[in-house]
Amino acid sequence: MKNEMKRKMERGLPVIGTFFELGDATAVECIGLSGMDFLVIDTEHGPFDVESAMNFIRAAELRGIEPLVRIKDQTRSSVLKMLDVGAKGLIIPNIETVEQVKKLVEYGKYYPVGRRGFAPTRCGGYGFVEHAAADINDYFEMSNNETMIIPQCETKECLDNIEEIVSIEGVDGIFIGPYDLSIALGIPAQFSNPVFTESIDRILNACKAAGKFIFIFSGSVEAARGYIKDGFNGIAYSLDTNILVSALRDCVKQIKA
Ligand code: 3PY
Ligand code: MG
Repeated sequence: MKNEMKRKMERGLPVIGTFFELGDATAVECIGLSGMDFLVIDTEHGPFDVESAMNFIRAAELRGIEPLVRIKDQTRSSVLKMLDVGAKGLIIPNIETVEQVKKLVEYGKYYPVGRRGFAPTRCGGYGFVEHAAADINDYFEMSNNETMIIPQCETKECLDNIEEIVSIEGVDGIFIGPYDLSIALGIPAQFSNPVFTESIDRILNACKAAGKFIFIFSGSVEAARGYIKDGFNGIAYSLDTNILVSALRDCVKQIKA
């Protein structure tokens, strides 16, 4: 149940992960052996759903890397099931309104923060591990503390509402989707455009003022370094598929050189 990634961020250290698209438990293990802190099992753009995510989460636990899930939509069942199978955090795409985020907190945090439905599921050792067998209120408190609700800021509406969204109790942090945000701003993939960089600054400042974590996707090592320097808590660097192809291409190039 302990969330090592969260502990690290609380100590002021940045965390690094990647988007998991390869879709095999062996691939999860390999990412776990890389030194990365987390992976994001992507059920928004990836083809997976709850049962396969559960097995990827098991593999992540085996190799000591924190499993986050990007859920496919904002429904109660998507929130509930991914937390029940053991996700340590949910990244929720395409957020627009304060009301949507309040609903997500209601679905994803136990009483008294929200109204997450309870059942003795995998995340609590089916009711048999020590922390789950203890007083239910202690279990709720621990679970609310260790599992993170992280809305994505990637629409104009979310950007417009960001100060209010970060102030909602139960929101642990914000994940910036730079591609969709830049598209929403009418400047697709123009990550140096001042309209984009000013938006990033606004989200960063809102998170810092509210004491919430801030994450971003980065396809470039150099940009990732810059974000960490600016105060970002976490970077989702690239996608495992992209990293694999790039590494293999590099091997081929070097052998042929
Ligand atoms: C985006 O860039 O839109 C993302 O969601 C990153 O994963
Ligand atoms: Mg996106």
